[in-house]
Amino acid sequence: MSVKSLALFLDGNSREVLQGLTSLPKSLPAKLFYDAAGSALFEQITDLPEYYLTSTEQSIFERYAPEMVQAAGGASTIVELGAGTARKTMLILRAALALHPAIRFIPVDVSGFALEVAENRVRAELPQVAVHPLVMDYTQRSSALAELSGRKLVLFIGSSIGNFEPMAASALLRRLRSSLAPGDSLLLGTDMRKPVEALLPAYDDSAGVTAQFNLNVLARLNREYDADFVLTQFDHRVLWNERASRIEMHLESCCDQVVNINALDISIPFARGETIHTENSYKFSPIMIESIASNAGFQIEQAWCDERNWFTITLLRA
Ligand code: AVJ
Repeated sequence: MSVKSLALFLDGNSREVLQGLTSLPKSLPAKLFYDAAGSALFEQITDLPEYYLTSTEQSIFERYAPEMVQAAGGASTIVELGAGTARKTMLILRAALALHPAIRFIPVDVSGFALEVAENRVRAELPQVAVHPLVMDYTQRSSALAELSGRKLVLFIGSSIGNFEPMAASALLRRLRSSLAPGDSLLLGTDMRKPVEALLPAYDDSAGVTAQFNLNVLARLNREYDADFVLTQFDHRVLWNERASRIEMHLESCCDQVVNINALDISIPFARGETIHTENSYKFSPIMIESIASNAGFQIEQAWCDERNWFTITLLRA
């Protein structure tokens, strides 16, 4: 059976793993990073001195969260896509509670482990908020959001949108918009273009945590697909792609080797120097944000930045 026809019978991640590793150049979807181990490593990344994204976005929330929820029309239902452990969200939830006594929070993530941390955090710090975690891959079609009642505010922060190519980003936002009602809004966090001297270390930190995060995707395939990747035979590679305006992460094979993925019944040959493309992280200009938003049928309502203009949070209206 050909790879294509075999892929028809596989569900979810298996199909994407098979297609990615049998393509040239090889690739794996970035969402695979976020199993329990990967989510914990990402949490560590957000604390690294080089990883300016989280602290910069946090500083914008610290300053403007009340203004943001006001501009969002006092929504009572807050949905967060790719919520992870929802650390930055507390500021929005607090600001929302000041306008509305009964807030409902729906963190959505592929990692049930991260959502448990999120749920415990909100229960402990803001017991007034009703938390309903949803383990879901938000890139897949779902009617879950459309079924929620009341004025909604969707958070898509942390520059998670940066993992998607511009067309896919618009398509994702367009689908999201179709599950919102007129007057609902979306807060979109985007990491902005900046000197490459600041970008590269954020994805290649001196402590090697990002390298571990990248390699964890192979460890995950070993665990979940009975694969035999030797992690010491792959190197973490980061590059800035100026034309596409994105940071790319790759894993480079340091020798000729064959890797077996037993659960998928396939063997993958690697030449020395061959790479697996594991992530794109787009860096935005204001024009890129406008084009993605308008292609998705959203209106830009307002935007907030830090002093360096390194990160932007944009309020989009459905
Ligand atoms: C969660 C997608 C925003 O692209 O900066 C961090 C993931 N990858 N370090 C990013 C990530 C490497 C992160 N996003």
